[in-house]
Amino acid sequence: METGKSPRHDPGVDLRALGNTPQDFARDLLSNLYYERGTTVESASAQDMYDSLARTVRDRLAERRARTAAAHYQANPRWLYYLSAEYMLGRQLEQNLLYTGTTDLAREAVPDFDTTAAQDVEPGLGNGGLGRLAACLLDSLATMDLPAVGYGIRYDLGIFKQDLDAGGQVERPDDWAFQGNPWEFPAPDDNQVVGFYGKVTSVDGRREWEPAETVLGEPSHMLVPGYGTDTVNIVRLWRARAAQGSFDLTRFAHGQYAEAVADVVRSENISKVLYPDDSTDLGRELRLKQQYFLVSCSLRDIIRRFSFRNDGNWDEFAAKTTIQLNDTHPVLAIPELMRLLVDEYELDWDRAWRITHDTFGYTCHTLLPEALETWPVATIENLLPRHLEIIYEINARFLAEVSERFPGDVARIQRMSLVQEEPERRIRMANLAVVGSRAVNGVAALHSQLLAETTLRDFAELWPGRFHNVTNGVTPRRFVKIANPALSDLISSALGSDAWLRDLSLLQGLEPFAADDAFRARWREIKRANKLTLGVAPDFLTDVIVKRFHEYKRQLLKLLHTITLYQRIRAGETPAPRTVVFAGKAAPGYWAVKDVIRLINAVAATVNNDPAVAPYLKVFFPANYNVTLGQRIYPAADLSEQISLAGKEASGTGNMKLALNGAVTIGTLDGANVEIRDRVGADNFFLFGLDAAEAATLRSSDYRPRDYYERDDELRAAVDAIGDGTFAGGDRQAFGGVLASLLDRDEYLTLADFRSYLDAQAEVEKVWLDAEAWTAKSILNTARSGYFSSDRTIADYTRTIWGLDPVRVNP
Ligand code: NTF
Repeated sequence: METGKSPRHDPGVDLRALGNTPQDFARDLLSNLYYERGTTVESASAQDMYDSLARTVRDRLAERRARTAAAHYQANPRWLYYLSAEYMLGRQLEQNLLYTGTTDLAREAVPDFDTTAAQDVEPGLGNGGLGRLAACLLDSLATMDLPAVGYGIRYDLGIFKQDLDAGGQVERPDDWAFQGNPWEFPAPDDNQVVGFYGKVTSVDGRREWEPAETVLGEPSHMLVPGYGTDTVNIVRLWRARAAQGSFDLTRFAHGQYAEAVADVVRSENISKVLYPDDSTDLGRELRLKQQYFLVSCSLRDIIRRFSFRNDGNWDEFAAKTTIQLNDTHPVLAIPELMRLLVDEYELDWDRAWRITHDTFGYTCHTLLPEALETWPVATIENLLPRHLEIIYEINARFLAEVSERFPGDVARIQRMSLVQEEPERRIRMANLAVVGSRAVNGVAALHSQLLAETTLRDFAELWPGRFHNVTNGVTPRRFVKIANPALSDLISSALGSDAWLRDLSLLQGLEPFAADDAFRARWREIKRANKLTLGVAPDFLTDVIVKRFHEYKRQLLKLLHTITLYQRIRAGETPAPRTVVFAGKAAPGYWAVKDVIRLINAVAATVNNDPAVAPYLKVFFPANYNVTLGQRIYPAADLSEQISLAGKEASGTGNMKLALNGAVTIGTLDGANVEIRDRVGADNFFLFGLDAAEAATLRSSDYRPRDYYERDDELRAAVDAIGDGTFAGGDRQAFGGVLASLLDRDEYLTLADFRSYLDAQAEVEKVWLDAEAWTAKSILNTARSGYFSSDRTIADYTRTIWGLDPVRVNP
């Protein structure tokens, strides 16, 4: 129950009056055009039509939502609350048409359906894998009838739009809701007040925080429907608003227009923009404000919801509430819950700590030390003075426990402390997360193992039972059914039903079809058609590397291979034709990889303009990789590049989307690649490169990339081409930075893995030339990837960490 109002339906109204005949649908569409947009079919713009269609579809979910809320209120279940600073929800229209079974009705009712559907804007409220994973998990939670709410921030500006200008990335604002967002329900009654700054005083022996600044958090929610079930959950997004009356009329009257709105602007800035960098520790106060804003609003909302049925019964809180922290961004929830319980609800510390600790779970999504957030003590002290006191108290008690277990082990205590002392005092958010949670998990088997052995080793030694693995997954509804309708139809007809969409392990039933000539031919036809839709050559091998740009992901290794192919063709070789597809965004300040983007496009220009090369090689870099573009690329891919340096990629989820669409992986033993290979079989996976242990050893030894460069003629030729102006109209300086980073440091061992990678690519080519053999591998990749459904991920979380029970919604 969301509103606290009575869940009973108005007795005179049948909420299911929204029928699903063509007449019902057309009438509702018209009525939305008339009454919501104030227009008519004849004069409707594409936006009018889109908005009316969206509302027509949304209303069919709203009725299910009402029944879901009633069922939840009745059951008073244990809830999962998913706290995430990022969600990459993807386009809503196609999904909600599918989930309401109204796709055909809409195509019939809307005069120009494709133009209308093209108005749908993807809410890009995340950077990459972490945000898309959050959206997949929400989809599976609803599909599995689990009571859950996602909490996040409603950024005005989502992840920037990427343009390519002279081959370089240019960032443009993504004003995603500029035309309104018909999928969203504002709930201004559920406003929360959030404090910042100020001072802490003692009143009757209790600490009291008096914030110096307050901001309103105004929620709205979007519906999260389950597939093939009536459950509709929500994701609640907070937007910052200035308190009423913040506009300074006096200043305005004196012509001080900017000053008049200064307070409003300062407050509303908090939810203005998503930070487009998920890979470094960004020391910006505004980002910390965002984090606290999310946490403070969400916790109060969670307590409000708890109070409907369990008011004041704090001993029930952790039994009814489990809160999952999506990485460290929402970890301030731990001291905030302590503050609420101790300062506002006046529980004693030990009881409050038990409740807090039993409530939280923490998922870590990285291994990179630079991505583990820390915040300067001085920043927290200024912004959240009471929280700093609480963090110190948690730390004091925690370190006492450590010294008792490991007496005299000063180094250990320094490593585990929530406070880093050098070079500047900072709070280590990952340590705080582990100490304040009852369960910690990594996102793939290898990642969880490495976390326990390296990044969080001291903690895993102290509390081995607290550490878990939950391998990521992706939703087959969006990434197979919606993205690849032709393949989905083929799968359903082969399996005799579409039950696989709710139980992806059923894909196993496709295995025998790998040996069926007619099926393989049909499988290939669909791949060809999907390539045409993407705009790449249908008979070329489509070789894709699509993901955020980061040095550890080694787009540069793919590029070196591409340059080598180009040079071989120039030298008269005739390799199997391929299109190399690169797509992805770079953090705006991450110059090392922005140079790589520029270089890729320079190579693309050279390759694509060379008629001698055209029959064999093309390089394609579509701009602005996002969920929508991904949905077009995955179905067209033959080869999935997962070539990060082993031990660096926590999991990867693009690897799963591609395998499910029949792409064969070439990859290192990194992240979830390890599990993909285990499942699809070593014969159906092109493995290369150092493993995590070898990579760690080489990195810690005296690694000399120049030795590899000097020893390998093809490698040298490819690297030299970067430096001699081949791709820069003779300018030898253009890519000097890339060259130097490769030859002098090569932090991610690109040169060390180059030859092994090329050998694996030779194997790829050999298999590709045997179309039947390749297709069999492609089919087996799909057939054996059912494990990578996010439904399985949710089942794992439910079993090992959350302990949730489904609540069925009455028809
Ligand atoms: C990402 N982490 C990892 O880099 C991916 O390997 C993983 O698949 C996804 O999370 C989802 O688990 C992040 O985005 C972050 F923010 F932690 F760096």
